[in-house]
Amino acid sequence: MAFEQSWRWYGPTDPISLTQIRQVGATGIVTALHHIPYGAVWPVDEIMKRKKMVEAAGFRWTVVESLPVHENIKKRKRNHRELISNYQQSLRNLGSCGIDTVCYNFMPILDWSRTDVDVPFRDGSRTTNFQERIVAAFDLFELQRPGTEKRYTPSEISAAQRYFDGLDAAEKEGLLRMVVLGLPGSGETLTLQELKDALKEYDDVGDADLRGNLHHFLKEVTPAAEEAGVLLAIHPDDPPRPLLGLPRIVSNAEDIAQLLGASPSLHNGLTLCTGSLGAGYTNDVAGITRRFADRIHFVHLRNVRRNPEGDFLEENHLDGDVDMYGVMKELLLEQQRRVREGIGHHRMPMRPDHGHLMLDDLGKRYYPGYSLYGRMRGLAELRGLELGILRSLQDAR
Ligand code: DNO
Repeated sequence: MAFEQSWRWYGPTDPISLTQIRQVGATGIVTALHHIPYGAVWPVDEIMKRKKMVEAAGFRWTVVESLPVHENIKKRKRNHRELISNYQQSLRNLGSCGIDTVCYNFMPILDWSRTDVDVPFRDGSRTTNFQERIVAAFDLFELQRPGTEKRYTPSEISAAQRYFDGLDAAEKEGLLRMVVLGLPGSGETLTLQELKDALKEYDDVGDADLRGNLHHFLKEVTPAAEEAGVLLAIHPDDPPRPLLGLPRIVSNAEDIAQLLGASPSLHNGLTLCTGSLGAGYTNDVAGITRRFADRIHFVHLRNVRRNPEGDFLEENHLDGDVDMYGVMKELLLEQQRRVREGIGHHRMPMRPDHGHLMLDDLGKRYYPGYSLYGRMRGLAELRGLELGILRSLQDAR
């Protein structure tokens, strides 16, 4: 048995159609109701409409990515109680429509972040990267909030200073755009003032508070997920460390152990994102996969080249610092265990996460990382690796 091969589709506005996706080899669609505002309940009729669309094209709606967690839940402020009950209701609605896996994240303000989403790659394709000194320069010299220097080491400050001094006036002006627009996960573009205001709201939410808020959220929503037959799968932080002074709490094995322990139910699980975790210099992704295998409900596979300073570049799926063979093998062994022990939940949907902008896609506009050919190449390579490992496991028996 192989993983369910899946593909992220942003819905009817995605430049890649479901008809095209049939040719890339995927059978599962990962999508979300992006038109529903954060915090609102996902109504059954809207869920059914999307489900029918996906099924009419010959796919299964295999995972919701994402059912977003509203900032007030992360901060545990204002109407957070009402928002949590909305979240529970959305889970029940999804479950009643037969959707059983939900991905989400708990990163404050900014989702996945890059400092450049159009980096020339050695083969002529374009990729994304993240450079710590650029974020530090923005934080120290543009945001200029009190106490910022304390969060950086002297060598980080001087690297940021050197970078900043090398910029001309226009580039300095572009820094906000580069950092905020380059933060593709933030969805909408924030002005400098809006970003400052949003950050201020987190002044009194430190690492321990954010963990407490996540654990509280899990205690509240896991029972609803169980009741609804839905598996929750938290997405790790990308990059896996604090950003602009905002705490990040799903960055390494210890964080994962804590959050899975906070609500020890199968329904409180993990999205294994090899690229996000792989960007952590000390993270052993194959080891993390082995340790938490029984709670992994969804898999994002991609690779990075990283350094100890915290910089990284998105590589080809099989090249880079993540041991893709090791990760894949652990996952396949886990799938075989689930089948053998009759545990169910053995689809283990996997998707090629991000891809380079390449070939005929060059020059076209896509949400960064979500072009056609780059992901298609990734999926093809990953499927080959999977088949090779599967057959060698069979032959070894
Ligand atoms: C980026 C994605 C993330 C992910 C969310 C899940 O490509 O992996 O934006 O969807 O963090 O909530």
